[in-house]
Amino acid sequence: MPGNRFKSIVRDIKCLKIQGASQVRKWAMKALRWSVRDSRARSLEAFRRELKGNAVTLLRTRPTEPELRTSLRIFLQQANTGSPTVPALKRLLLKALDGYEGERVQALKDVAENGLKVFFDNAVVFTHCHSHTVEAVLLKAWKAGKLKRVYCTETRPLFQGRITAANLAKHGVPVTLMVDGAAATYMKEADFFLSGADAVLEDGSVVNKVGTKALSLIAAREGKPHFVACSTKKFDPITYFGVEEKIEMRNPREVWPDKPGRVQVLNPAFDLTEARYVKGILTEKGVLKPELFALHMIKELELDKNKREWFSLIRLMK
Ligand code: RUB
Repeated sequence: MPGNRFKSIVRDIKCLKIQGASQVRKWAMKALRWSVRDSRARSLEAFRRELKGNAVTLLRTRPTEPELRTSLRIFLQQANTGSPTVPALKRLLLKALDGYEGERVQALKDVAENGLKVFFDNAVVFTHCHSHTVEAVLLKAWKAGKLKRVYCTETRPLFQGRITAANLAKHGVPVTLMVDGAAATYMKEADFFLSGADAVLEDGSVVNKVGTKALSLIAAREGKPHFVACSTKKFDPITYFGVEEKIEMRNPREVWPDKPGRVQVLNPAFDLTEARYVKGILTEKGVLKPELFALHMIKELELDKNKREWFSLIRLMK
């Protein structure tokens, strides 16, 4: 049975108290840490069964999160490694979870460092929603004296853009927030558009908070490049096998809590920006063209259309 700490993290992810793909992954891993520590399972079989059930619960919290799926897959592989006893397996998993988190912290620093390459002095940047990766890049640029101002949309329906604005302001960054509909007018004030990513697909297209696509099109119209900041863990391997990236549909009440009965409300959490609109992806491995990002990951993960092990995860999600 999952403990209270596990359940409260699951709740916080579902209601977006914990938001942004990398934080979702981080907290999901913390939840697994609790479930490893709190488990009272006596046999290896029962312990592994319990962990798999908890991983599935976490998988289902946000359907459009390959970073989460990838880390859960790695965790489940580790849980299946030969171990003589439950305490020995617990020790192995706790150590692996700590190691993974350390690696992720370093990756974020490296994305920010590499991100500096697209900044010139006094850059004005337009951004959307709240991405911890984008925030890290912007703060790095600010500290390096390369950032003049950030324009930021409020990001309907849950206003995560306010998190970006408040966090940047706290660090002294000049920041201007506007309603999403004002972006078409103000994009021309920026040097480039910088978004985060929830998923990068096998053709290099990018899934991010709903509204990103519109902003990318506006940026293209204004002749401003669209850069994406994310770690390579955002690559979604299942799309290499022809599986479509599922776009999370959220509760219509987030858009209109007391809507009249007959009004239909759509509330997609994300949208897809085609690779051709993305000038470059700022990653821990450097600034990559979207198609190269995907090719690089296909090679790194040794994806092979005849090897179907990735499908076990897809089955788990259903
Ligand atoms: C947040 C969002 C972010 C990406 C990347 O959506 O779209 O740009 O998740 O974030 P939500 P990060 O608020 O629905 O989670 O860089 O933190 O991984």
